[in-house]
Amino acid sequence: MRISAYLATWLTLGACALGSSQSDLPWPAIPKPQQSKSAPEPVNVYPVAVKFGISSDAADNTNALSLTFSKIGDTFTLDYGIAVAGQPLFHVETAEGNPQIEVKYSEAFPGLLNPQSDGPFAFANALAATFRVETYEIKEAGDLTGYFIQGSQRWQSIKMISGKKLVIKQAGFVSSVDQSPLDTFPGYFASSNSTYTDIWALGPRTQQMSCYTPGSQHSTWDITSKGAYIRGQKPASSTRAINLKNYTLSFETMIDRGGTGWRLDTEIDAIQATGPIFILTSEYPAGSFANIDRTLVPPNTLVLGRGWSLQNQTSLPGFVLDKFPLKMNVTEKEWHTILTESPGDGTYTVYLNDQQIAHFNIGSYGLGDPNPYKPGGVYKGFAFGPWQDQAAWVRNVNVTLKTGVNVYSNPMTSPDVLVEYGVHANDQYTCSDAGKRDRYSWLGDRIVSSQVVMVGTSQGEFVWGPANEAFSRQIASGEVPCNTLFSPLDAEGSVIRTTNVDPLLVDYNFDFMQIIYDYWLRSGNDTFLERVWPRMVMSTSWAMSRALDEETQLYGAPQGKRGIPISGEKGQALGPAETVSMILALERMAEMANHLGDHAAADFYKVQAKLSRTAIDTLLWNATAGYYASTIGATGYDMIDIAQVLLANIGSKQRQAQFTDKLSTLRVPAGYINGTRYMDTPGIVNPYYESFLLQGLAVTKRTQLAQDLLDATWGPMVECDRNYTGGYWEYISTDGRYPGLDLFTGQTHFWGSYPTVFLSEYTLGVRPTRPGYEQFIFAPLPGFKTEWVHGRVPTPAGLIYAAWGYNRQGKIVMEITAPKNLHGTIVPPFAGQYTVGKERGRSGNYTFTGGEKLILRED
Ligand SMILES: *[C@@H]1O[C@H](CO)[C@@H](O)[C@H](O)[C@H]1NC(C)=O
Ligand SMILES: *[C@@H]1O[C@H](CO)[C@@H](O)[C@H](O)[C@H]1NC(C)=O
Ligand SMILES: *[C@@H]1O[C@H](CO)[C@@H](O)[C@H](O)[C@H]1NC(C)=O
Ligand SMILES: *[C@@H]1O[C@H](CO)[C@@H](O)[C@H](O)[C@H]1NC(C)=O
Ligand SMILES: *[C@@H]1O[C@H](CO)[C@@H](O)[C@H](O)[C@H]1NC(C)=O
Ligand SMILES: *[C@@H]1O[C@H](CO)[C@@H](O)[C@H](O)[C@H]1NC(C)=O
Ligand SMILES: *[C@@H]1O[C@H](CO)[C@@H](O)[C@H](O)[C@H]1NC(C)=O
Ligand SMILES: *[C@@H]1O[C@H](CO)[C@@H](O)[C@H](O)[C@H]1NC(C)=O
Ligand SMILES: *[C@@H]1O[C@H](CO)[C@@H](O)[C@H](O)[C@H]1NC(C)=O
Ligand SMILES: CC(=O)N[C@H]1CO[C@H](CO)[C@@H](O)[C@@H]1O
Repeated sequence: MRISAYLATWLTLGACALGSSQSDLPWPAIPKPQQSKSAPEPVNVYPVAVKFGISSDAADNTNALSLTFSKIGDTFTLDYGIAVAGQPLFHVETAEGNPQIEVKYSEAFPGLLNPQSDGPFAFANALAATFRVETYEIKEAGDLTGYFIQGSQRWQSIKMISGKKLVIKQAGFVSSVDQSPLDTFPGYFASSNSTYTDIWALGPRTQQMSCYTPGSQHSTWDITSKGAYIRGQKPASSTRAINLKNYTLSFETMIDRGGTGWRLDTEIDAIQATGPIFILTSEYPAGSFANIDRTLVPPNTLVLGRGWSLQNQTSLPGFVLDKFPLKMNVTEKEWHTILTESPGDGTYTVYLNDQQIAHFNIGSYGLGDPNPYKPGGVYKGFAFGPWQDQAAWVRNVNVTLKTGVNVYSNPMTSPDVLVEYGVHANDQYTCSDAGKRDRYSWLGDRIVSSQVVMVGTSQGEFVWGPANEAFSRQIASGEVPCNTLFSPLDAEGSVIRTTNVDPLLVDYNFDFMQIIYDYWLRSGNDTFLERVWPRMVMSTSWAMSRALDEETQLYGAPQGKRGIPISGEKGQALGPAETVSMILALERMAEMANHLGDHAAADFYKVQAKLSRTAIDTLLWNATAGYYASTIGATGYDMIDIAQVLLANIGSKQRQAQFTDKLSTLRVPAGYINGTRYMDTPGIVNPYYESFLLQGLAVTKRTQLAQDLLDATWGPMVECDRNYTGGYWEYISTDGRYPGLDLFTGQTHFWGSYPTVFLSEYTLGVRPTRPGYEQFIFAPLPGFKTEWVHGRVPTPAGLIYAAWGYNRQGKIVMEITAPKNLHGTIVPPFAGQYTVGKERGRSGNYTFTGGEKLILRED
């Protein structure tokens, strides 16, 4: 495989950029960060290999990156070497006979073999392409740029589907993410074992792929004087006319290409999508895209669907319920009026230009009914969005009750439509779960990755920014939404959309308090803490009122206010994992309250945390079997419970040891599988849970288990094969051979990224003990197997440079240089005596103040 300059820099920064060797020390000199070349204009990214046909075979790639299509069906595979993101870009040299191309994007190579590639991603309208297959018509030579951002892909295919001849000199992307090379970041880590160097580097790259600066994720709708111009995408909802019964939605639409689409009575930003999907197709005039799926969306037809889209995608079911062929031709480039009546009993009647074209009861199909066990989604409304490769204008939208009262009227020509429908460019720093999908800002999923941000790029704006974004949607109850759109929202949109995710993932509000604590500990940013403190108190109070089961003092989520269980059985008290999330949030709230001088509040948080600690230890411990049960009276245990018990130091050391022994029963080649309570697809390893476990093993100094887990779960992600993306994966198969959740798997996914922190804070061993590293320790995990590690750890006062390794005599040597005024404690990872400078025969901890380099040698 050829390696591009960018990729080469990216890959070699760790182990290969070794700098000068130092004769008396086991490790090469620790490099300084490189000056970052500021690149204000968008950066273009190009493939590292191009191959005729669909092939992941990197061999035989001697020709240039130019693509010559001489007949219909000619196809090229483009390999970018690592996952990239942005608007597709084609430098067209020759275009004869109006060529059309079908372009596919996929993180995993097998996506290219699929008609719908690795999509569609219809979970959220997420300021990116919903569909992973796009069609372009190329009228002339010159540069052509796609409209939508494609959120993450390593692989691309381009197939000519009509036309005579096409030469694309180069295809690529106008990057929508930061492309700064790794060596420009303050954080750094390398090891004699390049596997660890490479694993660490997954962190900053995953951040680049999933964290976005304001304005970088552009709007997916265009507002024009003719109305909203909407290309094929997940329909976006208004929150202005909700939960109506017995009403008519009317609007005018002009199809630019292929068709137009809308939904009614569908859950807004929820984890269900049960209202009807309507796609009205055009007559497909001459010149229409040659690859239209005329079975799925025949011409002159109203296609009725339900669920997330008209296609299935792993855990997002889609249904085609019916197709209503029209007796008339649906013309393009002409205005049509569409009325949809919804009396509220499940029947719908659709009129096109005053003629009835469909009448049905959605329940009669028996597919895609609302799931009463899925929480949230009480607010329903209407939405607009055509199908793949279609585009249409929408204007003069009205909602009128049967009584004649008009409750919504919008010409759709004002720019504030974008905020109303949640499709405005992001105006805050935001972080997605992953580059390609679930492009929502998920609150608790950042509990691990926020630490990675601080340890790697030290770009605190990607922690306080998304935190501000989350707080800007906090509602009067105190709830901070467990997930939210990247688009700015007005107050009305915030109230509806935030309420609509209640009571889903209440524990994410607790995790959010930990995220802020973890940020504060590493940044010492008191200004931020003081500003958000009142909101943190509100959020904690809301989560406590929702989650604490007073009878047991466990996280119990007695039941949602609407009688919906949050998870598990109705009213059932849950087990250690969520309770620990609550305990840690309360204890960290207590620490921050004390720092801010609110000692009374601190006491309340502490006492509550203590009650819940005791509850886990007394109510859940099964003494005969030696484990903490998943719930009261339950038999069986969960990996995540083991992780959380270790992480929060619950119970005695002896109980922890017995519980940890259970891990062996959950072992698979790629790590540990979940226990019985979680909704994970069986037979999948979840790096998010493994992250908690890795941290739990680290804080309790279980080095061997920690290192084994690191190797098992994350080692496969740095194998340089066709599944490599340069980013962390969302899931991994139990055998560690491939991304675990089929083509759906996010492969630049930030939630399970703990190894970057683990390697800096426990392998290298530098971590703060007081906010802003004012006090910190240099405490490598004893017994970690490597010859040497070295790295840089960013602090508000500057960089800490640290290294340790074995000399020729097999003795440990440690080096540290810290900024002035920082107080460090070296905790040697060995028991015997050591020498620092002229001080010989010392043992135990060694405290020092920063300012000069210290070398500690085991005697
Ligand atoms: C590097 O670490 C990996 C994972 O533990 C291990 O498989 C490999 O043998 C190590 N390489 C060396 C040279 O120690
Ligand atoms: C999606 O899967 C469900 C369940 O397997 C099935 O009922 C439905 O027909 C599928 N939808 C499509 C569009 O194939
Ligand atoms: C629809 O268009 C076709 C030509 O594309 C024409 O033959 C037919 O008469 C039209 N039908 C109606 C109902 O206008
Ligand atoms: C809808 O409203 C009309 C007029 O007020 C009424 O006659 C009809 O029963 C209502 N339909 C339903 C399903 O409530
Ligand atoms: C609907 O609303 C638009 C703009 O808000 C208005 O101009 C138009 O007259 C209304 N049309 C109908 C048919 O109700
Ligand atoms: C502290 O956080 C605020 C955001 O609330 C940010 O503007 C500021 O730059 C941060 N300060 C430091 C020193 O990071
Ligand atoms: C303890 O665990 C064992 C084995 O899983 C189970 O049979 C027993 O019922 C449990 N005891 C209690 C009190 O739950
Ligand atoms: C990559 O992932 C695929 C599944 O998507 C799997 O079949 C294959 O074994 C993995 N490894 C390689 C080297 O392709
Ligand atoms: C050394 O420091 C560590 C971390 O702060 C602490 O846990 C340990 O008790 C200290 N050891 C001694 C002997 O003071
Ligand atoms: C080891 C174990 O308990 N695995 C479970 C993981 O979760 C799935 C789905 O709930 C169960 O089927 C497995 O048994």
